[in-house]
Amino acid sequence: MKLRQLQQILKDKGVDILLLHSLDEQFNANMFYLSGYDSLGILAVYPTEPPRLLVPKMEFGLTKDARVRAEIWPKRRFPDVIADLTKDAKSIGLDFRKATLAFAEDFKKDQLCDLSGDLILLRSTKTEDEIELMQQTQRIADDVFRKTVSHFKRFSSEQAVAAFMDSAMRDRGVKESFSTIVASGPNAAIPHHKPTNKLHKGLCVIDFGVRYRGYCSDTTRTISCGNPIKEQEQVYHVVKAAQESCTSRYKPGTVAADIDAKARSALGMYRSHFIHGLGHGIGIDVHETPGIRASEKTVLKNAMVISNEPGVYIPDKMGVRIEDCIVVGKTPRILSKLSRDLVVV
Ligand SMILES: [Mn+2]
Repeated sequence: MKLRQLQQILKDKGVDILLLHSLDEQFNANMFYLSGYDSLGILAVYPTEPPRLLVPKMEFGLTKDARVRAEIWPKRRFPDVIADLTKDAKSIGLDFRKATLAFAEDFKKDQLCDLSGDLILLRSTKTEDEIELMQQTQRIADDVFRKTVSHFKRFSSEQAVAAFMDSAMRDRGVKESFSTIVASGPNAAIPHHKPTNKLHKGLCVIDFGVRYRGYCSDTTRTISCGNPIKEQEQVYHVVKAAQESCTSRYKPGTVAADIDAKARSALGMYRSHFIHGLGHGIGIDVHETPGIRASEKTVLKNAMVISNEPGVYIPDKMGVRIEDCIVVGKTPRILSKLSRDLVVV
């Protein structure tokens, strides 16, 4: 997507070839980002020449949507393909977060240049096309949530809610981007709770995402099963106010840590119950850079897409989290159209 910028980085760093590969079932987000291809293969990126996508014969049919012209790799053994590609290269770029030690072993140490940080940074700001895709992804997610709420009366366990959501996603041709979280009553005090065969009265945190055409959504709503008691209502409104007050801070030039601090102070007496960072970048991966947390000095840039998800977790009692993803800009834009008013089912 930002091939020219990446090629400039290769030139600046004197890298002759960047190798990205997917040789097992593991999805390589950077390879997909640069080529639109997400199956077995190797993507070679050069400073001036067009990139090459080499795939085994059996995968060639999957390359029809790739943005890089694909070739069937000429040698039978993978190490021979790599040796061929790199035979004239003095400096070889790798993604150290993905390249295994066994893979790097084939090269001399002083030949290698880690470009993982550059790739992460490239992906942190989105192109218009990416933002449009993420908007479409969110539309599907919003739909799934609305349908789930309208069917809520018939669920008798957290697992049933999650299963319904997952199947609603499949009906729309998408999959979950992470395991759907449904946490009711005291379970909601655990941010990454795994759905159980119970559904408790009280507040219920639903945190879910879909992946559509490679891009993820991530949304959380807290609903009330039965009329909320006073404390539940109070905590809900404190979290909602904190979340909404942060939206306007997702502007270029803002330091990530400052937004996190503002969210904490907006939670007032509940701030000690906010036990995670305020947000994270999102795109092809659910969690991308930058994080919005106390230690993060990153300055936000235009067209980053970042979550805003304060929460209050009172152990053994209750929890509330409200999360939206925001496109950073002069006027920050929330991708979800779901209401943040407390829904009682
Ligand atoms: Mn999130």
